[in-house]
Amino acid sequence: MSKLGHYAHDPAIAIVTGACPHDCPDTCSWQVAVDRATGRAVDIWGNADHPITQGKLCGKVDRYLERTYHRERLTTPLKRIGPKGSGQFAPATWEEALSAIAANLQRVIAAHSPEAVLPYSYAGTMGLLQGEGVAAPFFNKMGASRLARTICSEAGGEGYSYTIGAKEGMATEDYAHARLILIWGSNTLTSNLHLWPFIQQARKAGGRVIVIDPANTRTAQAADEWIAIRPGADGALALAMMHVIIGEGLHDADYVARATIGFDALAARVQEWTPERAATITGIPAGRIRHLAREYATIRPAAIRINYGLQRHYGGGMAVRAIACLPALVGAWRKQGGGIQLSSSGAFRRLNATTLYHPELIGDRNPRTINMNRLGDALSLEPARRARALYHPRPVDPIPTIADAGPPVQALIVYNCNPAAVCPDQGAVLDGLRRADLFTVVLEHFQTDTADYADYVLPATTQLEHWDLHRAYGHTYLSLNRPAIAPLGQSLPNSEIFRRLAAAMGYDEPCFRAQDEEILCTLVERQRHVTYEGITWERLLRDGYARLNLPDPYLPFAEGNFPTPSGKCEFYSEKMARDGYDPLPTYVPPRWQEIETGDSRLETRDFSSPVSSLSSLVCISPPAHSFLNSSFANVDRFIRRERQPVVQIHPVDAAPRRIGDGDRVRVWNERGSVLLTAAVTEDIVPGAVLAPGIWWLKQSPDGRNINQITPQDETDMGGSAMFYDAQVWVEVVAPGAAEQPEIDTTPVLAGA
Ligand SMILES: Nc1nc2c(c(=O)[nH]1)N[C@H]1C(S)=C(S)[C@@H](COP(=O)(O)OP(=O)(O)OC[C@H]3O[C@@H](n4cnc5c(=O)[nH]c(N)nc54)[C@H](O)[C@@H]3O)O[C@H]1N2
Ligand SMILES: Nc1nc2c(c(=O)[nH]1)N[C@H]1C(S)=C(S)[C@@H](COP(=O)(O)OP(=O)(O)OC[C@H]3O[C@@H](n4cnc5c(=O)[nH]c(N)nc54)[C@H](O)[C@@H]3O)O[C@H]1N2
Ligand code: SF4
Ligand SMILES: [Mo]
Repeated sequence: MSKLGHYAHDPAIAIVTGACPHDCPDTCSWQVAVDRATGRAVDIWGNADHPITQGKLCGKVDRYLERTYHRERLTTPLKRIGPKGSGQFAPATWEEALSAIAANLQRVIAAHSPEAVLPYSYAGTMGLLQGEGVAAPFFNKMGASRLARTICSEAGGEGYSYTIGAKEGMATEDYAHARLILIWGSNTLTSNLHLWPFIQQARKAGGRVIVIDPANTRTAQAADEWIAIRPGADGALALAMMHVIIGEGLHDADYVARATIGFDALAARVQEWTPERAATITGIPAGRIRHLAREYATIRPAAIRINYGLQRHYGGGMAVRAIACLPALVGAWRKQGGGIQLSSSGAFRRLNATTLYHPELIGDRNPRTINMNRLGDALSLEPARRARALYHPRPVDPIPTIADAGPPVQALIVYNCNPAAVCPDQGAVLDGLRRADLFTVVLEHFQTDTADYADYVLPATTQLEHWDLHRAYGHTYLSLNRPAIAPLGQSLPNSEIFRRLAAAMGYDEPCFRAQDEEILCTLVERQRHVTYEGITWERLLRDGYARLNLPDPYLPFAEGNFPTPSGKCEFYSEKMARDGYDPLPTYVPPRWQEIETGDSRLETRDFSSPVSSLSSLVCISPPAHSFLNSSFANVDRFIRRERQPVVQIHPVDAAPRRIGDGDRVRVWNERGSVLLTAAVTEDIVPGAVLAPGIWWLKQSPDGRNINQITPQDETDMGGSAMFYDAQVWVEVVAPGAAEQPEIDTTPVLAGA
């Protein structure tokens, strides 16, 4: 019997429908059983009616109650009583905490300017309300520095949008109709689980699934074929595929003529991209590239799934752009089951959120915008480093100078994010967080690594305890989250915390008085765009979700009509030329390769020949299966499952370094170092190592994680992070060796 069936007739149980808040494409609809007598949630499951959730949550969120009722949930405001980073705190009342925070913010604003205050947030919750819902008007009213939220998806988003026009693509459900599916740089079974049933449907009907990834992930293992590619080489593969497709006349000339722009220039460009040339870059045999191109061009319908793992290297934007050209070239968009999906978030883009964010409260001020990936630089007292942190994503944007740096950040307000663990160049981030003159507030569920550096920690509610509204980036359903239980202890929703902070600051706009339900109801009811037609507050209250008003089936570009400036799929992009980019798809090599060879034009390095123990490797650090970014990395069950922080290394790279399976190794570069346990395996391509993330520093053997070695450098487009473009050295840590870590290396793994 289904969970719903089991509880539906039990008068002691109330069933509340909500939505998973986590940063995951699937945005599942969930149902929670609540004991009416105690008000305690007793069970949670995936909503069987939801066409994407289909009754199942992933292994992590299936245990959401363990996270919500975790023994270490924060339930009172806390005030720091020990040195920053020590984690020594004492309880404070809300009144005390709020008035101290307001006094400190007023002090900073008076001594410097509102720009000395930096909000720092990402997608701990993806909810519109508990995300920036009340935070945005609060910081707009203040005139605080703005944050460019670039840590995840900007490079690919830009590259895709230059080509297709918006982050729109084929419907998730339509993967079921594909006969060939390329999962290209995405780990579906870990990070996008609810796509898999549609892929399985396609396979049952004879479809083939190929995974293009440097790692033999669980998705690659479950697929029909793993094509092992070197990190950062995808652009070269796409160009070579286009070389074969055009060279052999396999393109869809009719679709190309009607729905694309720049074909002749593209054809000329890809001429030099022979499979042989791409083979030296990608590590994929030329014959396999040629065959892949033919399969892709001739099997109909052909679908591509890319996601953000693909674009976390220097050329990430251009790589996604090159791949995004493929479906139009072969006319894949014409048929149900053909096309590409990077994200579905563009389908929601006509949401009018002005009633939520109140941009008008900034007035005529124009505060600086800081790139969140450069938090280390942003927190520096050196103006030159602060200037580097200013957001200037395109080549045509003037390079900020010391004169633009603005005041040092004197107050940092962190919510929905754990920068001490998730940000690149961790050493620089921690140096900043350690500054005695920096006033830091952290809104959190748990005493995270970041919270350890706070002056005040404010306890926030989880998704079981508050209202929210969710878009999705892996489907096109809008979801409402209703609170199932009362806030634990004294915790409050982010929205209420910012309302109270606004009151303490003396901000008296009506938006700071509106309550959560009312804010969301207004937001839903005010939508005028046709994609929101028919979605009412009542309907969301009743069902918990509603599909955007898109045609069914949804074949967005079957007839062309791309939301680009030309209305076509842009093989040639005038806008890119204006923004300072090559207007045609090209190959932008990753930085590690440039450093490695000393010359970005040098494309060959034979990774399969024995390498000296001195040579560097490229490190990628995609998510561990049981963690969600840094969330769940403090839940015992999941720590036990992941066991310990590891690094996968290929035998050809392990041998010359005398690294054996299970050895404790040090992964290091000029930025920092981290101790990990080696897993010697052929599941990662030679020349690369893979360290699954994101471990908490305090759950790690040496109090550090893999972001010790990741760079603050930015991708070619969008100013995104280059998490998977880090040059590292790996060596065995011999007992008693000179290079001992500074911190105690005793593992502190709970239950491991
Ligand atoms: N090395 C490496 N680093 C990476 C990545 C990688 O692949 N490798 N991935 C990057 C990517 S893609 C991303 S998106 C970022 C993600 O980085 P984050 O956005 O920081 O990730 P999360 O761990 O999802 O969420 C952070 C915190 O938000 C808190 N939180 C959740 N809900 C709420 C709420 O309602 N209120 C409050 N106040 N807090 C809440 C959680 O408790 C959690 O501690 O990490 C990036 N970092
Ligand atoms: N369980 C779980 N699910 C998650 C998350 C999580 O932390 N845990 N994080 C969520 C978030 S914030 C995001 S952004 C998404 C990300 O979801 P995905 O896009 O699937 O991202 P990743 O897992 O970062 O990377 C996917 C794959 O890309 C491969 N890869 C790395 N570099 C390259 C490359 O240069 N080329 C190619 N072809 N492949 C490459 C990696 O080996 C990995 O297998 O997942 C979300 N879902
Ligand atoms: S993390 Fe993703 S797969 Fe898991 S319940 Fe949430 S939305 Fe669904
Ligand atoms: Mo992400």
